[in-house]
Amino acid sequence: MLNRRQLLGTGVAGATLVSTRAWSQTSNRGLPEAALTSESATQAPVVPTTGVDYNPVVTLNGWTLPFRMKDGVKEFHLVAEPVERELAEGTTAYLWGYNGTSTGPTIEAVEGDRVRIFVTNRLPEPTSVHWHGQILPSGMDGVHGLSGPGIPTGKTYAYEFDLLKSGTFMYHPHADEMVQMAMGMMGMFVVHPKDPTFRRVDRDFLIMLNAFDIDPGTYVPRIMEMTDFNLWTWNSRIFPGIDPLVVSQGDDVRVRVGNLTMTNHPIHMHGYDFKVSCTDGGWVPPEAAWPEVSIDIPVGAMRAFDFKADHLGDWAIHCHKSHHTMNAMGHDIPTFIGADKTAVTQKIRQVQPEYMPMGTAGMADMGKMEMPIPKNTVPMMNGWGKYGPIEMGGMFSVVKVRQGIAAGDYSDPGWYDSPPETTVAEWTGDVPAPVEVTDAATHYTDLSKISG
Ligand SMILES: [Cu+2]
Repeated sequence: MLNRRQLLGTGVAGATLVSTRAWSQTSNRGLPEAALTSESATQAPVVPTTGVDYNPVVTLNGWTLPFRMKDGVKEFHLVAEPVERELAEGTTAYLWGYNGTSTGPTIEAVEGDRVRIFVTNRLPEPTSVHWHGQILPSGMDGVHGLSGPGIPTGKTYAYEFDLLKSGTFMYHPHADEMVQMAMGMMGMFVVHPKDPTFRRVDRDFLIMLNAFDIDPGTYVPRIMEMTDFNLWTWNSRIFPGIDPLVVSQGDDVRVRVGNLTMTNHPIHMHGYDFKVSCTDGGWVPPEAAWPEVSIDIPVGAMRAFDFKADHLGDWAIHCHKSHHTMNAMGHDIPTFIGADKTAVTQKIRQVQPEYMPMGTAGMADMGKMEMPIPKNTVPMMNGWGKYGPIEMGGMFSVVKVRQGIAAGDYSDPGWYDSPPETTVAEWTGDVPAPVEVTDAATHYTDLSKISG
């Protein structure tokens, strides 16, 4: 993992990012260097060293854009450009993004800051950036042709505005939007409260929901797809390529989820109930927050929820649309449950000796199969846990709550050791034969009917 200092100090930053021409045109105006990375692991949060204290956010499988102070203004430099993103081990996509990654780096600042965000366009067509949810002058709103001109290829434009309120916002193009967003251009924008104690938490995670339609064996998303996506991603990653949310027992935790896909996603977390604390419109007053275990994230919206990490364990967190927790390859398969494929298997094996019949007892076989698959894809269900295949893909990760994890440590603690007496186990007593129940209300009042 790279921290901010490493990013700025190793020459990773900026070296090849801006074309010589764009650089020389803008450097005399003092353009800040553009940091970039091609990393897909979660990077360490950027702890503030000056100004208002805040607990920085952690972007799962993402990173935070460095800034510099110039004459009291926080300056950032985004570069819109083609990127290669590893979605999970074995699958890479050719996307468009910012500063080397899709999704783009998280922008993080403080309520009351004035920000100047330089945007360099290295795409083959004009772009713009809309600052979703921010209250700002109309001319900075980034709608191509409406609020201002687009940014032509090779040019750098500057957006500048005051951050009037704290909260969770997003950024994305408002220019050839269907193409540019389908290609992966989006990021999150967190504004911390001016008062460091306001709604403060110990761990603050960011997830951007996005989706792609990339056929197995290919690399570029089908940008005309409206609904039938085959890769459901968090920060342009699919499980098992999504890092866990590592939490110390007793922490106050916030998870902020933005949705820039074409459909809603009910995000469900196991082991806890939580309270909705923030939307992209602002903070939900504590007395108005109601408990949930799943929260629907509408299209073009952000929802944050908070919980106290009391319960130790490995807790699944995932989209509850079951097709969104599987990867490509599974979408056009007929249902074979209950079918006898013996005869047809014999016939197919005459021409294709390696043929394996799948799906007659459900699709769980897919979770452990290791048969050859096309290049540049992953099985539809994947990932191994302590006890076997997890049989998930897509929008899925694990909240790992452990004792005594140091503040700021997000490294994977491995699988949870459930105490044996609290782990599901095989029943080894008698299993009574089924009995037809005619009077359920009194059935078990006769204890002699319960055996074992
Ligand atoms: Cu979903």
